[in-house]
Order: sequence, then C-alpha cells, then structure tokens
Amino acid sequence: MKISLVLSTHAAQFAAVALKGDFESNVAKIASWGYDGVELAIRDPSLVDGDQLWRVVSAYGLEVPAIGTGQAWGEEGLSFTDPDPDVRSAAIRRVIAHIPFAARTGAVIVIGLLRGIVRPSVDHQQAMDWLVDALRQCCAAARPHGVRLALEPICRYETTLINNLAQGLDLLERVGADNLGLMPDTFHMNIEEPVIEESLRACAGRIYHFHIADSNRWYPGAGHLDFRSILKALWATGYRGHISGEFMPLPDADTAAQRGIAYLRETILPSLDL
Ligand code: LER
Ligand code: MN
Repeated sequence: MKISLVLSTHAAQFAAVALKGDFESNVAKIASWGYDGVELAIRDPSLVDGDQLWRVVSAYGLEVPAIGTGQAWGEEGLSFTDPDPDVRSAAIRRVIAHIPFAARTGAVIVIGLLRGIVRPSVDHQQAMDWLVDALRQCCAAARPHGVRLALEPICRYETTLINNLAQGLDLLERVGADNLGLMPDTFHMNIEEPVIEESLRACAGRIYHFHIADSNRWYPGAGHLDFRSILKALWATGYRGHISGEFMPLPDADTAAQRGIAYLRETILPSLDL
C-alpha cells in the first residue's frame, strides 16, 4: 500500500493540511521520511507553475496521486451549490483548470468542500441538482484527458451535502460518469459510518483516492481507530492507490508526518499480510 501526504502549494488556512511553507524543502523532507507521494492542495492552478511542481516532485521520486481543490472554497468561497450562478460557474471552471496538471501527473481531482455546504436558505434538492450538473460538466471535460475525479463524503459538522459513503454512492449513480468515484476519509467515516469496514466494502471499485487520519484527526496511531481492520477492508475492495495523510500538524507538522508513516509502515501494514 502506497502512502502519501497532503501538501499545500501555498500557505493555507485549512488546519489539517499537514505541511505548509517552502515547497521543495517540504517535498525533500516527505521523500526522506519514506512517503511515496504528495497530494497537492492547489487553490488555483493558474497561480502555480505545474512544470516546476512536477519537476521538483519527480526529482525526489514521488508521485502525485491527487489534487485537492478545497482551498478555492476556503479562501475564495467558490462552490458548486452557491445561489449565485457566477460563483457556481467559476467553481466549475476552476476544477476544469486542474485537468492539464492532473492528466500529466496521473492525479485524481478531489472534490471536497468545493461542492459547498448549502445554507438553510437554499433548497437541498436544488443544491443536489446543481451538484449533479457541475459534476457532469467536470467529468465530461476530464474524460477525454483520462482524468478521474473523486467526491469526498465529509461529516455533518462541515457540510450538509453528502456526509457518508452511501450518499456518495447514490450521487455517483445520479451523475452517471465512470470517471467519478469516491474518496473516503477515515476522520469523517469515524463520525458518519455505522461500521466503517462494511461501508467500504459497499464501495468496491468506486474508491478513487483515500484520506487517512486518526479519530482525533491527529496522525494515524494517535487516536483509537482500528487501522488494521479498516485498511484490510480497503484492500479487499480492490483499491490499490495511495492512502494519503491529512491530519493536524500536531504536536508539530514534522513529528506528525514522521510518526504517522512509522506507525503505518512498522505496525499496521506488516500485520495485514497483503
Ligand atoms: C478535506 O479533504 C477534508 O477532509 C475536509 O475536512 C476539509 O474541510
Ligand atoms: Mn479529507
């Protein structure tokens, strides 16, 4: 099982992005700690030099399994379900702008909070219709380039739209695009799923990326999640992509990143007999 770490290309507000700051020195550290890849959180692809990013990441032998898009929500308020049609269009254009770099690196484009959170004034059914329409447009634009998208079920404390994997599977049905899958996140699943392993089993073949953090959103090993059982269930679905660390930079970012990978590589993965 390959392990990656979320890395922002710019200083970001989102607290669970493990590492922020100078890009190349972070990539060098992540590679030296034994990670296989970096999931890049990119607010706006027009503000980064994709050639340069890819040169740096490849020079350290790392992959880019996914691109996170949530900063466009967090920092600019873009969303697929905003009442303002111009904001919805801007969110769709922003996702489409990620396609060239995703095609080049083989990264999955992650749709997390960019879907929006749906305020009480907005009709839920209307928001779902906007979401389905936006995902169809993004998937249609991505398909000719061989690019896949992954929708992340996010817990109730952060959004009212798609909190669990069953709702995610229903959404995939409605969108009807084979380049759209799900990205389960162990932190959110611990809040929303009745039995994490069973929910994962129901998603066999539709998991395109995976986020890992412990129950308290610290690094794996710092909380009470049973990663042996969860990762066994994930493997049994046929998923062979990266498990990507997205956890709080606590007690500090470097310590969290090192302890997380040590726990997974030394304690959990060897016990799975994969
Ligand atoms: C992003 O991957 C995530 O998990 C959300 O909690 C962002 O707020
Ligand atoms: Mn996540």
